[in-house]
Amino acid sequence: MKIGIIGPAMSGKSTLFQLLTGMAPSSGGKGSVPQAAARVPDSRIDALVDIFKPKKTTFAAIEFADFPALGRGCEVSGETAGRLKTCDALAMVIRAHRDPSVPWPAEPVNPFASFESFLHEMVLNDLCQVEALLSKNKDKKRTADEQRVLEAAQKLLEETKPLSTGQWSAEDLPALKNYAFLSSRPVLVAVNLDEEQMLTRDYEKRDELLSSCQEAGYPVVEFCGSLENEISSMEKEEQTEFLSEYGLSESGISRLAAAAYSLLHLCSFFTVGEDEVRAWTISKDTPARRAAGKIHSDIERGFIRAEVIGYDEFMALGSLKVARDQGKLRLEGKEYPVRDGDIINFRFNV
Ligand SMILES: Nc1nc2c(ncn2[C@@H]2O[C@H](COP(=O)(O)OP(=O)(O)O)[C@@H](O)[C@H]2O)c(=O)[nH]1
Ligand SMILES: [Mg+2]
Repeated sequence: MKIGIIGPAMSGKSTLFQLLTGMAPSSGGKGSVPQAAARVPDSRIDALVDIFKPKKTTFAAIEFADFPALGRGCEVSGETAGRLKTCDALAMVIRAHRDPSVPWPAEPVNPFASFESFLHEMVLNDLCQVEALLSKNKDKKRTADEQRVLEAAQKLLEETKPLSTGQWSAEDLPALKNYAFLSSRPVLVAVNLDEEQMLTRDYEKRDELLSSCQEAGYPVVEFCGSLENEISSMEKEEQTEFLSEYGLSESGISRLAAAAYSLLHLCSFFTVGEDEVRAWTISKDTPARRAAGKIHSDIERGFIRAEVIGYDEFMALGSLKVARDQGKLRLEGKEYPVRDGDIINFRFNV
């Protein structure tokens, strides 16, 4: 699963990318789209590690790509277009912080106006792409599905509606995803606040921004780029204390990763033991046998059954031995829909 970081120039996209992935964003040349994996923080993994003291710990990960600011018009091409096609969702970074040393790209300068104008730009950008594609009338490679999708897309975009508002059929969706459109993808909005705004939980036109995002179906995460930097360099206990001063229980990066997970309808199951405690990412309600395939295709192929206990129930018992002795490890078959937080041991035979 991959999330593209988009947004107006100087909003904090590369800063966020760096915070999420720990990678310096400025490797490539102009127009390059660096990408890297970000760990998905999970306090349940921390608790399991305290119990099993494994040699190795592996958190879930989501891939992020740091896009350059996209201008109005048709210039989504080359590496940008290629990367956009592989993105399952977008994180739109909107600036609220008032640091005078960082220039705003253009007037007007508040987060609400910035959001509205970027949303509009997304739609215009897509419309431009659709028109360019449709004007290539003799494109013999286009399938009937693609032609129908492009025409429907043009109609929506001309009404300045994002493509995500369309009624797309199961045949439409793969064609739609294969174009480098912006407005067809799920979006979460990451608002970059300064420290004072973070304390007061207020900034110019906040209510307008939140209700506009709600209308569009976009979840919102407020974070503070400069604070996250400090937080990431702290020990765990120090972090907790620091965050509580801002009335928070989790860092912005944690909240963002969680929001991205839920935007993509993902969840985690765990494998545990002395060797490794590990989170595995699956779509919600993935059947047990297919979930096993995440670990290894042999386990999927030779699947016999899954021994399962939910995270909360496990924590109440405290050890696998107690769980087993009390008959609390459920035996589930291949169709069992795996739930978020399930601790699983797969039995298999190859
Ligand atoms: N004061 C302050 N500056 C920030 C914050 N986030 C980013 N910046 C600065 O804003 C400028 C643009 O950030 P960048 O991440 O490169 O923006 P991008 O163009 O969207 O990739 C850089 O100089 C950053 O150091 C923040 O939360 N507070
Ligand atoms: Mg950048």
